[in-house]
This record gives sequence, C-alpha cells and structure tokens, in this order.
Amino acid sequence: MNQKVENALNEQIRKEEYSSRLYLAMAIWCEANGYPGAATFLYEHADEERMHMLKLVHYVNDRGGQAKLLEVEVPPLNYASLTEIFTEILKHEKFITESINSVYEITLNEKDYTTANFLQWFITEQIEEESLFSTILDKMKLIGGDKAGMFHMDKELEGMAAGTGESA
Ligand code: OFO
Repeated sequence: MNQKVENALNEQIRKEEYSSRLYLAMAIWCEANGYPGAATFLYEHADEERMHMLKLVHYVNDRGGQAKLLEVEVPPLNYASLTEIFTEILKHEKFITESINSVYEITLNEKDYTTANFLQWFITEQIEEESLFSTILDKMKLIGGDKAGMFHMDKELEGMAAGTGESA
C-alpha cells in the first residue's frame, strides 16, 4: 500500500492504543476512588478503543502492508475528580478527530480512495463519541460539587456501559 498512507495509519494505531490505555488508567482511578459505575463505563470504553486499533491493524495487513506497534506513553494515573476525567476525555477525543481528519486528507492527496472510504467509519464514530462525552460533561457541570448528584451520575454511567441505562 501507499507508504505515506501506511505510515499515517500506523501512527493512528499508536493513538488508538494510547486512547485505550488512557481510558484504562481512568477506569482504574474511578474504581479506586468510589466511582464503580464510571469505572465499568471506562473499562468498556478502553476495550472499544482497542477494537478501533485492531480495525486499523487488520486493514493495513489486509491491504498488503504491515501494521506496526509504536511506542505508547504512560497516561496520567491520578485525577482530581470525575469531572476532570471527562473534561480530559472530551479534549482527547477532539484531538483524535483532528488526527483522523488529517489521515483522511493524506488519503485524498495520495488518491487512495479505498482507504478514504474505510476511514468514513472512524469519522462517523468520532462525531458520536464527541457528542456522547460532551453530553456527559454538560450534566457533570450542572451537578457541580453535589455528592448525591455525582452518585446518580455514576449509576447512570454504569447503565450506559451495559447499554441499558438512560441515554446520556
Ligand atoms: Fe474514542 O474513538 Fe478511537 O480513539
């Protein structure tokens, strides 16, 4: 496959792997700090990011390239609050959206329309994720420092993880 496209996809694999580790670190913090629902939600989301990574890995290999695993940094392990976590997640997802968009731009410049088409799934996924996390964050901001409100938010996140709760 086109080398520039392959390199860009490998770099995106690294970012998705980082996303998975970031949400795993956040899930661990939540579990250790009295937010079991948020922990369940984030453990599940870490798995989702790993799926994103694998989707890219298989695509690169299926197209005759070879997926590479690059160095992934250790994510922050400590957070001040649940609101800080979701603020960081939204910021990170915006960064991922920009990154996907720039890989998409490379595919167009290189006239690799098959990969551009493949990336559509990620573009749609990013719209959904940004909207999900910004809704959760808006609710947390409304709750503010209210402990009972945060307890309910934690329960709601648990329901969202199981796919049975109220929508965010
Ligand atoms: Fe959160 O969508 Fe992949 O990174």
